[in-house]
Amino acid sequence: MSGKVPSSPLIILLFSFAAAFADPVLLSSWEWNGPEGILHEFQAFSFSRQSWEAANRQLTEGWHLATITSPEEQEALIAGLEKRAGEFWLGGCQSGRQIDPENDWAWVTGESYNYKNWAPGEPNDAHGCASEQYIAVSSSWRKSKWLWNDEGYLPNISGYVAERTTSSVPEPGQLPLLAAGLAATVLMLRRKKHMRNTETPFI
Ligand SMILES: [Ca+2]
Ligand SMILES: [Ca+2]
Repeated sequence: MSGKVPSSPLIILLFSFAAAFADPVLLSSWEWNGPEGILHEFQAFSFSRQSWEAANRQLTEGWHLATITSPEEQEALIAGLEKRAGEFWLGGCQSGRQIDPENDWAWVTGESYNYKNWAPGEPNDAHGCASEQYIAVSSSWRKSKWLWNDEGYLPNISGYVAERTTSSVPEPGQLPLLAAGLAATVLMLRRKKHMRNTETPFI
């Protein structure tokens, strides 16, 4: 069977139209237990040829495009994408129209941009000044080793990776309540013990 790509302008137009209105499709979900008791949930979606902004608009409450801030989190990302190929948006962007492709990268969550895992030669604004303002993770360099690329050319995009974090450590505001509950339990147990000790023995 031929793998020839249709070249008719009408068919190309129909394909583009269908892609523009396609909903994202969930490909896989996975979790990573990060430091400080933080659980990171990830979901990879197919959302072909769609912009970084369009991917952001698909996110539901509590989710953001994935932010990769340590080698361990990068490993968790690779593990989740292991059986896939393509290029997926992450939650990093460059503010303004940066002339230098290296400057002013930031994560959507405000987490620090100290850890980087750019592919060799990236970020590079491959299509001219300020042409690639968003971070994507790509299998192009080696399928099993997902590296980052600054991207802006939508035909390269396969989808996006979303992330949500939840803490198993109590919030500071919950601590007084927990302490009060614990104190009440201890008091009740002591009281029961005292009552047992002072009961009149059955004669
Ligand atoms: Ca993250
Ligand atoms: Ca690039």
